[in-house]
Order: sequence, then structure tokens, then C-alpha cells
Amino acid sequence: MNKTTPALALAALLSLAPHAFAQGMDHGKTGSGHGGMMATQNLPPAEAEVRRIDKDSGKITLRHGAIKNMDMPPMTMVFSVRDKAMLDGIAVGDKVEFTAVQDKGQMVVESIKPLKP
Ligand SMILES: [Cu+2]
Repeated sequence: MNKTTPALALAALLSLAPHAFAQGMDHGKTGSGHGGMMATQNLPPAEAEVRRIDKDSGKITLRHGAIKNMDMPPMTMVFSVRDKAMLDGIAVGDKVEFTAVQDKGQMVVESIKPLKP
């Protein structure tokens, strides 16, 4: 009779474990769109014109075209940059090609380069 008890305990443990994992995974999501964690090297590049550069705070204002990986239509907005050094060699008025992700609720530029006419 009492040999069923360990089996039941094990079954309970196994059925709980997947739930714990699933909840942990969901925690990273904030709102819609993709998380910022994966596949940054496969981001589709978007085009933009530089409107403003703030090197001290690592921010750049871009009038950008559609950003496919973020489901974002063309608009003018402020991005953070992953690394302030990325802003060297970029000037206001430049046409640029860039990639960006949403990371912890912020839009972050992962790469940016001037488009030469
Ligand atoms: Cu935007």
C-alpha cells in the first residue's frame, strides 16, 4: 500500500518543474515586440537620418524608416546606443544604416554606420 507514496511525490515534483521554468521565461517580457536578448547579429538594418546626437548621455535622435524587427513604422525618436563610441564618426544630418532592439523597455541602437551617397 505505502509503496505508491514515493511515486506520487515524484510525479508531483516533475509536474511542478515545467511551470517554474515557464514562469521564469515570461518574466523578461515587457509589452509587445521581441525581447532584446537574442540574435542581435541577424537584425534587419533600417535607414535613418541623424537629427541630434548627445554623446554625454549616449543618446541619438533618428528620423528612421520602418524597423522590421520592432514592428515600428517610420518616425522620429530618441534611441540609446549600446556603446557611446558608436557615435564617433556620425554627424547630425548624416544618412545612416542602423539596427536596434528593445531592451528592458528602451530602444537601443546595436550598430550604426553612415550611408555614403
Ligand atoms: Cu521609432
